[in-house]
Amino acid sequence: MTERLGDTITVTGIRGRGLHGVLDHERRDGQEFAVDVELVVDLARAGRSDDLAHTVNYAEVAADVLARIEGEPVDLVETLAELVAQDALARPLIEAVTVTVHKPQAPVGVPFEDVIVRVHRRGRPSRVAIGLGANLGHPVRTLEAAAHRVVALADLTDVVLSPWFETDPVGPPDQPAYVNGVLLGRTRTGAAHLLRVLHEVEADFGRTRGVRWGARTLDLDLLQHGSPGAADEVGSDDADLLLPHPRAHERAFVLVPWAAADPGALLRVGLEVRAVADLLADTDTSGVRPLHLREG
Ligand code: PH2
Ligand code: MG
Ligand code: MG
Repeated sequence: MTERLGDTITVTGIRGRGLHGVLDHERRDGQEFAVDVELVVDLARAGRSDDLAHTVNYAEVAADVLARIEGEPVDLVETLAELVAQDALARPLIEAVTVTVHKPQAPVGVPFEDVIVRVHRRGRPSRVAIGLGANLGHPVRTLEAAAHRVVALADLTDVVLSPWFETDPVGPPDQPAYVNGVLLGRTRTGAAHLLRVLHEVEADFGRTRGVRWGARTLDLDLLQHGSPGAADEVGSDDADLLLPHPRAHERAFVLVPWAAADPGALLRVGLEVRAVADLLADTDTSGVRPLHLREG
């Protein structure tokens, strides 16, 4: 099973003159500051695609750092470190950051080598929506166990699991009815990593990838990562990471449980951000029934 591997990008010794400090002569004459930044970013996708758009451009981060060193003076090294950290976390894909500020010419008053201040900051977790479905074996038992595995492996918080619905199969008709639901939560796990977690949990429950849209013991679909229209929204047209899910907006077996779990839910459909409840109003829901009987 996957461990939480923390991929990182580090830039060290970003140097410039700044006017930061409490003393008059620091504000007047300035001195050298050097900053190291370590960014926690899921690099698996960029490593496979060789595409800069799938990672963080370290040159842009370094330029932000230099702008802070040379910019508006602040009294404390701590403040400079905090500002650098918040700049980094405002960029997409950065899950956490460690910022080290060096002030080797600080007015310390005794022989010394360096003054070093280091802060660790984590980004705000993003909202995610995951669709669950099964129509072989013991669907409800499988889905409930799978939901618990996903919560644990992806460090999901603020979890809401929809009620289960029994749904007519979409696709080949010669298969049993499905049970579907939607799992909502917040996580710092990036989209590519979360998708790997979902595939692992599918495999753990005996999922084999057979006929497209055919019967399966467990299907876990990443519907959305981040909030539509917000800075943390992940959009991807990678064949193996399509976000938002390209068919979620037209599938009653997704929309009904999603609206039940979060009546205010939003979903991007092309250039528009739509209320899931509104999409539902335009969708035929006749094949979706609340599931009252729990299996033993
Ligand atoms: N999943 C499919 C294909 N068809 N039909 C229903 N009712 N529910 C599903 O989850 C489902 C489906 C492919 O993932
Ligand atoms: Mg599916
Ligand atoms: Mg799937």
